[in-house]
Amino acid sequence: MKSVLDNRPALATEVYKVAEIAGYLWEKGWAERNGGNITVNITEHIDDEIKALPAISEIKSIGVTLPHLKGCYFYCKGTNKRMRDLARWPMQNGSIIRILDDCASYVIIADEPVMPTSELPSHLSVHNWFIETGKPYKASVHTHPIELVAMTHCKRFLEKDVATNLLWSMIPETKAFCPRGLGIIPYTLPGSNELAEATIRELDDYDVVMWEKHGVFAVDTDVMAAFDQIDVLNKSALIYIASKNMGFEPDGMSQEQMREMSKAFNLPK
Ligand code: 2HA
Ligand code: ZN
Repeated sequence: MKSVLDNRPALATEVYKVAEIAGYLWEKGWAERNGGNITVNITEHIDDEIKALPAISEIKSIGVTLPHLKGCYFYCKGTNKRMRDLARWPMQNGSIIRILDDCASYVIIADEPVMPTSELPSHLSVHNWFIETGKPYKASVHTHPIELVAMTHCKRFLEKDVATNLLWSMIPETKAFCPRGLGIIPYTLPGSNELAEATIRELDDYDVVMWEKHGVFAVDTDVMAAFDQIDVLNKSALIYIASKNMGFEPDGMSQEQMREMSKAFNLPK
């Protein structure tokens, strides 16, 4: 079957990165049923021929007006689609959308009329904010990492930076590779504009934010890097749990050792 990815290696690379990560999310048990979503700003890979492609869907409202997204293109996981299916068939379980000139609506342009993710307002609001603030970020990943979500069922871990400091102290890599830590957003209805607004506020200070009792939302320059930040955080949660299962509270690295890390790696916090 013909695809918009044919003879477009740069665009295909971005979409196949999403497929690779979707496979990891499924294998990790973080993507039950249709859980999670991924959105990538692919505007830089869009040529004149793609710009001329007609819409293959009706005009759909985003639900918010996002002035910086005028004429942008995104690859989005499809709503109700499974990560495990997207891993094998990214263009049947996701689609490319074009934001229209009113900045409040979009159309699907390729390959098939697969409706994008239910979390579209959160994802697109965040991408609008990246452009507005000049951030180099292009990818947003929402997933349900088991151990990190479990931690949000404990009030102590919802206090500012309690979970971040604990997770950083489990193994040096976590602070090095998730240097801004884990932001926390109190429980908010999935897919709502309130959740989108709260997410943007929290992304000012963090690259990964936790939606209480739901999942994480991570951003980075590409989908691999966003996934890596979630992966190191969840690795720390697993070390914490393994220690508890061995019958002790882990000591964690000392504050002095963490400061030494920050200096050696030139970390922001
Ligand atoms: O798209 O995870 O939060 C499925 C979800 C919604
Ligand atoms: Zn979710």
